[in-house]
Amino acid sequence: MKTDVAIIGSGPSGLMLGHLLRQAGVEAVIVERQSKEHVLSRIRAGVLETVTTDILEDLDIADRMRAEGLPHDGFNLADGERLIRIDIKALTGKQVMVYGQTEVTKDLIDAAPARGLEIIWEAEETALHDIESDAPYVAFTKDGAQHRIEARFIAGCDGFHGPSRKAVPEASGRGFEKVYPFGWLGVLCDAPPCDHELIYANHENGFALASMRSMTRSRYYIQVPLTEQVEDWPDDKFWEELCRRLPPAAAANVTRAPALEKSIAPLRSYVFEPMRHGSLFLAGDAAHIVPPTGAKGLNLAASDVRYLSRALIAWFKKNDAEGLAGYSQTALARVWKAERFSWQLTMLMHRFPEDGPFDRRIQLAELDYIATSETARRAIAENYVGLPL
Ligand code: FAS
Ligand code: PHB
Repeated sequence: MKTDVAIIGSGPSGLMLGHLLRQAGVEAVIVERQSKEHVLSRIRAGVLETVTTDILEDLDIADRMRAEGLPHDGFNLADGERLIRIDIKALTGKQVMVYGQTEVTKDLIDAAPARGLEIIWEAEETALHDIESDAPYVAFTKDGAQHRIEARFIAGCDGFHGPSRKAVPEASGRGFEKVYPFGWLGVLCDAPPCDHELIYANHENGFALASMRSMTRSRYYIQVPLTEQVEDWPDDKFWEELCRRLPPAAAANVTRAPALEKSIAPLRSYVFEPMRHGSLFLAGDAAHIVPPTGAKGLNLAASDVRYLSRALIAWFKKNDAEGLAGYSQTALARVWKAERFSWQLTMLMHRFPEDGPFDRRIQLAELDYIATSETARRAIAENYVGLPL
């Protein structure tokens, strides 16, 4: 099989990139390890910046998001008792869209066949070859047969655990990592959210987040030590702890319903530099990971894809290599600012095992500063809605 761009991974990065390339008449094929059902079953991000919604709008794959998504004008930080509203609409003129990554992925997958975007599901042993040449290829096994896709470029959209980043020779790249000493225990349930906007809470016991997928489906998280297992958290215990950590008025509005999904995700900050090696380009979680506190993961994938698709289209359509040459530097400049914001909000809103009373007072002072300074709230708002591309 021959194509212009072989894309590894059918998550948001691979799907958005594939669609943008096909829309411009550039050939692309996606190779995905999992089944379509598995990919569609994942519960991940919930908040979309305009960088992501604009891609869906430009692809004309936004009808369901417009019909079912929830545009939000603000979100809240809580310091135990008090709700501190960050009015992102008034402070930045922008909104965010609450529409689950699961739905984004479904919309992009459903639109693929009609737009000539081939997705090869359940590909095994995917390997990248000759990435330092002008004729790289992706080899994989499917239904017991060996296959290869020859391409001019390979886009590594295969997430943190995929093979693409690992294909870069050790001497040619470097990772920067910070691992946090806790995870997020997440619960999805069919119950109305406790508030019409998101609430990020910093409580003595730890962080909590009240989010949603619709006005009838809620998504909640609490910070837990990395030693915890999902089995340690029956529903009742989760609801008790969540309601302990949310401000009383919000806790009183929590509807306790059976967990449809319950999982623990570890938190880390990670960036790999550079995001290009020869004919291989990395995008999304393959290149960087953020703690979900700033709702940046999916949206950073979107900005990488926006930069990379423009550069690839310029190369194929105008023989212009400037965008590709500048991709890594351009993408990393935005990645690192999102990493900073996600780290800042994680440090502000979580309890760290090594923290003492002084650290707790500093957190409360910073929250009090945010509550009393429009400048501080504007800084948070402009990062939360997403810095300009
Ligand atoms: P993904 O990891 O989504 O997609 C990579 C794809 O590559 C997958 O489909 C995988 O199966 C495939 N792949 C891997 N290895 C392969 C191989 N060898 N061959 C072929 N295919 C291969 N972000 C937020 O903003 N908010 C959140 O609340 C949030 N929660 C998260 C919870 C969890 C458990 C995880 C893991 C991430 C969460 N994220 C969250 C971040 C998440 O949304 C990512 O940023 C987003 O999925 C990035 O999209 P991709 O770069 O496409 O990577
Ligand atoms: C979610 O709804 O899953 C969600 C929302 C905002 C975040 C993280 C997760 O910052």
